[in-house]
Amino acid sequence: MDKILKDALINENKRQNEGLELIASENFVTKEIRSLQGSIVTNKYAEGYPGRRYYGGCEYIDIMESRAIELACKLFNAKYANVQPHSGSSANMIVYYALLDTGDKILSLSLDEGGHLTHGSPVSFSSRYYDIAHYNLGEDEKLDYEAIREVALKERPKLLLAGFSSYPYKTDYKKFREIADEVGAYLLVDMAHIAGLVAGGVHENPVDYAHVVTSTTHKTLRGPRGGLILTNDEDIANKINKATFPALQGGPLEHVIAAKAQCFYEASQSEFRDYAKQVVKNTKAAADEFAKLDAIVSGTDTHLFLLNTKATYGISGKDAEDLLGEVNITLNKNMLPNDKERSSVTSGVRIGFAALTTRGLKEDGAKKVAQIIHNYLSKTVDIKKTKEAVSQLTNELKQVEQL
Ligand code: DSN
Repeated sequence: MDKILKDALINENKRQNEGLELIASENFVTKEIRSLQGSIVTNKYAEGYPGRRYYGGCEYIDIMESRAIELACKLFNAKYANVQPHSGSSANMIVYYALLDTGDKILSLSLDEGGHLTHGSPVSFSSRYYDIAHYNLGEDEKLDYEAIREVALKERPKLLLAGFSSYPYKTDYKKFREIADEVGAYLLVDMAHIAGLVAGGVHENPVDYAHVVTSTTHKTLRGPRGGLILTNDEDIANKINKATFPALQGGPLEHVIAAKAQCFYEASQSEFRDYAKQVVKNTKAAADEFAKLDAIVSGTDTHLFLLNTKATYGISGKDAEDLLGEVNITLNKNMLPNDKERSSVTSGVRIGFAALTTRGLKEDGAKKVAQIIHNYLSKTVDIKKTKEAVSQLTNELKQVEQL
């Protein structure tokens, strides 16, 4: 192996083991997932779908992709799954392409308030090709369904979008579907962040309500990096398959699809349900601990919460991210609802507990994480002692290569 790459790989493994990983969209996969994703399956071209490929020699690839589809459908109680999207962004693009014409209206939550780039951000393809309208969070920073209904009645979108990147509370999909039906819109739920909580039975399944559900497989779901689209509607499923290939993608990443199948298999085991429950318990324990320490934090019933670093410690989210990076705590700056700062600065950070839960963290450890961050950012404990505390905690966790 190229020496530069080898050294970087060794150092990245060390970084993952020696740090507290709090990025809400990250996780640690099993060695089975890693070995499928890093396998010889990457050698194969397989444009098309199982049983109807544009290349020969796809008999084993078909078994893997069919298994991924079967397991995804079973896990999320869906009739149809497309496991080929290369990412969550691609999955959303595919759904728009399948169901909308350019210029059609999408109604979503803005990125600033917890949405996603592909939900209509000015810097995303989505705002160039579609007419974007946004609903807002209520004063309590939660979804206000009556206000969403009013905006939907005014804007008459063709597609209503629920599903968020930094919204810390549960979503009422039934209410979203009622609004979509009232205005004659498709309901798309992007469950990328909470897919593992849905699979683990701690959050409601949006597939029961939405026309289409998109997801990534690598966040709380703890699979390889990639996308997924689910639906119960045969006509929509056909449109999505055509939009995926040949419209928007070429050869599927079958090595990743094989690893997705293993991810769906793992997520259907009882240990995964325990993990999903523990993720929510850990996140709540840490958020409650911050509140006890008088920090300004959101509540949570997911895998993440928002910490207002500006109001609590007088520093931007960017400065908090940089400072915590110095003591091996990794998280990301994040806009808060009604944030006055730019997205490259922000007034706060997003904190998630899926990855550390995978490493075996329990509520006591989650509280300790909150104390370490609070003490460091409020300058009551210095850098040396903070690093020692982080090191002590990470030594007690499972090592990343052994997961
Ligand atoms: N970038 C992802 C996140 O961190 O939430 C969403 O795609």
